[in-house]
Amino acid sequence: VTSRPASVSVPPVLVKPYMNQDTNKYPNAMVIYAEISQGFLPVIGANVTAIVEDEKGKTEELELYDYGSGADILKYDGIYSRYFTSFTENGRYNLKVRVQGKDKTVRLVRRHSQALYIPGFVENGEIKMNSPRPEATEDEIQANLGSFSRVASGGSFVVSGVPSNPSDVFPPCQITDLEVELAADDDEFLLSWTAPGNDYDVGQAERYEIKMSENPLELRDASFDSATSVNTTGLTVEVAGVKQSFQYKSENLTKENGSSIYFAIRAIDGSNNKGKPSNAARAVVVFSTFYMILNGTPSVSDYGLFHGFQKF
Ligand SMILES: [Ca+2]
Ligand SMILES: [Ca+2]
Repeated sequence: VTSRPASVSVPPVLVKPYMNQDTNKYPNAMVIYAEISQGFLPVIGANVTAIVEDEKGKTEELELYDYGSGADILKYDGIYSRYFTSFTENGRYNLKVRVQGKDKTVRLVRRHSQALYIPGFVENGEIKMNSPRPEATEDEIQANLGSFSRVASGGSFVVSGVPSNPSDVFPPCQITDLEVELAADDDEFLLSWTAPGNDYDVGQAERYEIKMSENPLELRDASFDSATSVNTTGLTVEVAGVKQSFQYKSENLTKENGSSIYFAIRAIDGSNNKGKPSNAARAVVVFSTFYMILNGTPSVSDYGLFHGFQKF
């Protein structure tokens, strides 16, 4: 372990590897995480590699990412994640995580304060103002950590049910960040998302299926096949983690003022393993001369509403 703190008062970079479960039955995937922090603040931009060793000493290396796609739930929270499916043997696998920081690439970001700022209060009928909300400067929220490298042990997990000649049973992961924008001339939709992989968020899928409907429930797993297909001619598949987009021109779109059109996408790998349909992304069509972007905040309960585009 080598480390070069800026001064003796700077707390060390901590690496905490962990997994989603201790025992796994094939063909379920494992998820590997590593939380990288310094003084309770997340470290972003580090190179993080999981090293998984089976009982025979064979090792598999896997980069972990903090991009908020695939197995990684939140972007830039200092928790780096990836699916792991490279099971070679039954038995125990040991996990280690190697973290490397380089000058200018590793930053420390202050966590968003949960404290509520109160601008003023009333005392004896008079309004008293608090001092203005302190604004964090760029220098305060980012700190260069310099070069460092460390390895942390992350315990072990046990896998059973691995066949002697494993075939590809792992689908591309679900796309969770599909967004749609209505282009300026009304009948073109710009879809964008982060590419999944061949096996969850690792590798490269083979093709996509995109469906559209006025009813988002129709785009769920059970009825996805029977929903209206979007012609994906010309759409190629990027490597896992790459942000990609596709422009779709609707030929016979029945547009009524305020009508919603939903899209969903899924990826399929070269062995015909189908990923789960993505979130449903919504475009709202409202006729007028201008258009306005309505940013919706994604939430679990609000199925699929990510962006609406309104004309008024
Ligand atoms: Ca993360
Ligand atoms: Ca696969």
